[in-house]
Amino acid sequence: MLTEITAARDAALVEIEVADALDHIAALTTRLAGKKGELSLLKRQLGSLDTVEAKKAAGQAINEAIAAVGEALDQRRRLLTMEMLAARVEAERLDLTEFVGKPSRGHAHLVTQAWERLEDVFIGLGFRVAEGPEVETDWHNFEALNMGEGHPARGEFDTLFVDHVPPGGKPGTTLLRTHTSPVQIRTMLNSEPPIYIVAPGRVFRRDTPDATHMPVFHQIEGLVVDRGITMADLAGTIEAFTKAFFGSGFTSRLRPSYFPFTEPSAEFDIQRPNGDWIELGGCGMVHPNVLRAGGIDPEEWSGFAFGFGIDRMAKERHGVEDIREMYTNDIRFLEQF
Ligand code: 2NM
Repeated sequence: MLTEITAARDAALVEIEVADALDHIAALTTRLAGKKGELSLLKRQLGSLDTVEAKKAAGQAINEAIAAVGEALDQRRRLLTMEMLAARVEAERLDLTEFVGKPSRGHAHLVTQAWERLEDVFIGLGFRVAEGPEVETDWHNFEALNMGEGHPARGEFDTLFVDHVPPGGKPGTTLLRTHTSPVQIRTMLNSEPPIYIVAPGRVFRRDTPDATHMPVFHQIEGLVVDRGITMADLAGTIEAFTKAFFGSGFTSRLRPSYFPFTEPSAEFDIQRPNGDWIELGGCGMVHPNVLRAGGIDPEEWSGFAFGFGIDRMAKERHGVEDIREMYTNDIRFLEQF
C-alpha cells in the first residue's frame, strides 16, 4: 500500500507541476484532493490492512501525501495567479511616452486673471460681486442712466441691437449691453441701500477692431449707495484700490469730466512709481435721476460709481502691443502670461 500511496502522490505532484492555467488547478483540486481523489480512496481502504502497525504507517503516509498535494496545489495556484496578473498589467499597459517631457497644464486667460484679481481686491475693500444679463433693454442700458430717447451721448456707445421684440414692447429696444451699468440699475431695483457692489462683465460696441479696440470687451464698474456718501469717499476708494491692486508705490488722481449718469463726474488716472500717469477710467457721484430710476430717494441716500476696462488693464500690465492678440487664441501668445 505504501508503494501505491507514493505513486499516487508523485503522479499528483507531476500533474500539478505541469498545470499551466488557473482553471486547470481548480479541476486538479477537485480530482486530486477531493473525496473521490485517489488518496481519499486509499484512505478508505486502510481498514483492509492486517496489522495495527501497517494501518498506522499507511495512515501517516496518506496524511503526509494529502498535505504535500494540498501544499503543491496552493503554491502552483499562487504562482499562476501572479503570472496572470503580470500578463494583464503588461497587456493593458498604456504607452505614455508621448507625454513625457514638459507637462503643459494650461492656465486662465490673461483677461480672466485680471478679472479675478480685480474681484479679489474689491472684495477685500468690502464690495460684493454682482452680475446681470448681456442682452439688455434700452431702458436699463440708457434710459435709467439719465440718457433718454434722443440723448446725444447714446450715439457714443455704438450700440449693437438685437432683432428680438419683447411682448408688448417696441422694436429696436433690445440690445447687447454697452457697459455693465445696467447691473447697477438692477441691483438698486432689487435691493435696499446700503449698496457696495462691483459688476465685472462682458460688454459690446459696434466697433471695428484695431490695436486698442475690440467689439467685445470687458469692464468692471462699481457702485456705492449709502447715507452721507461724498466725493471724498470716491477719491479714497479709488486711492485704496490703486494701492491694493497695483502696489503701494502707486497713487491716483481725479480730473473733472462729464458723464450723463454722474454729477459731478471725473476721469481717474494712476501714477507709476517712475512718475508716469496712466488714464484708467471714469467715475462720479451718481446722478439723482439715476438713483430715482433705481427706486432710491436721493434726499436720503447718495452714492458714487466708477468704471474701467479690464482688457486695457491686462494689456497695459503685460505690455501687449495689440489688444487683438489677446483674442486670436494663439497658444504661443497665450502661454506667455
Ligand atoms: C463709468 C464712469 C462713471 C457708472 C455709473 C453707474 C450707475 F449705474 F451707478 F449710475 N455705474 N457705473 C459709471 C460712472 C461708469 O465708467 C467709465
